[in-house]
Amino acid sequence: MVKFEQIKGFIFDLDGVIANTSTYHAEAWHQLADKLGVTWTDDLANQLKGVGRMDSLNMILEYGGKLNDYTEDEKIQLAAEKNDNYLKLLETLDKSQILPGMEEFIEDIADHNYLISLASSSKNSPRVLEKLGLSQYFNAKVDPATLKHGKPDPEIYVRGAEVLNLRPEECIGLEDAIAGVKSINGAGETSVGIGDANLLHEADINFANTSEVTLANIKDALDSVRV
Ligand code: B16
Ligand code: MG
Repeated sequence: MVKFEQIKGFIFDLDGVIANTSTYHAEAWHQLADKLGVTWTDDLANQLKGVGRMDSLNMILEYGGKLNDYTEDEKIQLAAEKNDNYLKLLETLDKSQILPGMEEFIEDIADHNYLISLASSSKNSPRVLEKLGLSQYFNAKVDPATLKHGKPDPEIYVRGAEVLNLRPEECIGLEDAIAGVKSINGAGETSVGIGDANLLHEADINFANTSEVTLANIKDALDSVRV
């Protein structure tokens, strides 16, 4: 485990870490699953967290035993339909959807001169960050459209460190999703899992919710692991 003093940057997931938009993604997929006749479950919702748009659609179709029922063109249409559902839900998005303590945490790390990047799978993430009034804190954002592989592949978190000109071991990644924690770990960074610790048991550090995410708590967690 790295020492807290080695850390120079933080790489953020967006949906479910900075904003509660993961519930909007889930609702938008749920609407589509209902239309396709695929039963929506909590298990499916957890598997989809952090996973990109087309991969999510394929997982839903596979879950419902319908993977071979649609052509590629039809799937592109279905994914666009989910995005339309999501964009409608985003219309009312504002600062009140920032998860508890996250604006304060981001301000605090910026004040302490840590570098900050975004590693969201969402093509809508620049728009969401703007609406939340948080875009100016980010030194760099990974464009998910430029990636070959989605989470859980490490690529997005590898890039999250590269865009800050930092080495992986100098970075902490923050995630609410199983796929995201795997991606951080695969990139050789320190992973913070936010949410159910049983689900996110592969994370180096676990916090039950975003209000626990502070520099002091991260330092304590890293120091205690070393003892
Ligand atoms: P879009 P994150 C992920 O964002 C969401 O968790 C996931 O539910 C969504 O399917 C994915 O982005 C793609 O989003 O359809 O807007 O491109 O958690 O990586 O910030
Ligand atoms: Mg997420």
